[in-house]
Amino acid sequence: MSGIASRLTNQLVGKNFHKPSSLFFTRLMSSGTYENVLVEKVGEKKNVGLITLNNPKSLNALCDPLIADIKKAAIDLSKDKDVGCVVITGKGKAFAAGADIKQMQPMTLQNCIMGNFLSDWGQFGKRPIIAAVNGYALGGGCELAMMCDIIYASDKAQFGQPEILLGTIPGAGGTQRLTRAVGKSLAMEMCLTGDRITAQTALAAGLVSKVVDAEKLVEEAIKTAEKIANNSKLIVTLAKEAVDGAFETTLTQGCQFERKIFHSTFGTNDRKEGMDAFVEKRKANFTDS
Ligand code: DAK
Repeated sequence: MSGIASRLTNQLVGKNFHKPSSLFFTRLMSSGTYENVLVEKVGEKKNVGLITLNNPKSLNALCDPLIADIKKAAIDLSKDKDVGCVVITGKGKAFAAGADIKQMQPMTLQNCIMGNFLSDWGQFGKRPIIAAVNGYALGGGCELAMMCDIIYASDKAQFGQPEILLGTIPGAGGTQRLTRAVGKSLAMEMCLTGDRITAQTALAAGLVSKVVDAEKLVEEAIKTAEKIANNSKLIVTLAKEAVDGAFETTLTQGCQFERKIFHSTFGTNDRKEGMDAFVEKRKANFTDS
């Protein structure tokens, strides 16, 4: 990184914050917009959104204001025409240590049902999201990571669904997404014991796609996000929908859905541009969004 870029980076994010060595990044929105997350546009073309959960003292426990900020940031970024992919990570030693237990402690059954407690999770806009899990991803933190499209883990990350130790069960997809990701036996063991698994176990079980040295984690996630963001935004959205469809349908229906989406790509400028560029031996310039 150049001297100027490095100085600017220090001013923008503080010297304790991760500094991807070759990537220039700028603060996206005024700091007044979000109280609990840092939001930046990063990467060479600044086409990657980076959301950093920023309540390290409480291990990024997911209190209502933090959840609201994550949601708002993801939706704001997905409306930004330049941004083609989002990375979400945590500051400090946790990605997120779960829903805020102190907030939940006094709640009653009536509160939960009548207030539809925590019902608005998971609406994060259309852009693909990479969870860069830097440390603890527990309970709602593990569920938040699993709501994302790709999970990278630092070698220090730990994943768990410890709700059973609090006398409750996962409530934001932990029993469902974890089971689909790692299979019944490991998911059952984690949900019934509350035991945590390491990044390496998560990799072996298929929960994460890569384990990276802690100090390189965000940089690696941004590199992958840049690759995604440099592809056609429209076609990326369709590809994401097709993969997501695999969790909702039978194989036959899923393959039909995929074929229809494949056919529909032939109505786009970017399909034409991609194939023209291949034949003309040049780099594609995708414009559909
Ligand atoms: N909530 C509130 N505060 C938390 C927290 C949490 N989940 N996790 C940590 N903290 C706070 C600690 O209380 C402590 O605060 P102070 O005492 O300093 O004020 C500070 O963060 C540092 O934590 P520790 O001192 O405990 O740090 P250690 O390194 O010793 O231990 C730990 C780290 C992660 C092992 C430990 O903090 C821990 O076990 N934390 C709780 C993990 C947990 O049980 N998580 C699951 C929570 S239940 C739903 C959606 C989501 C959910 C439910 C429904 N719907 C959509 C319906 C989710 C539920 C959950 O996540």
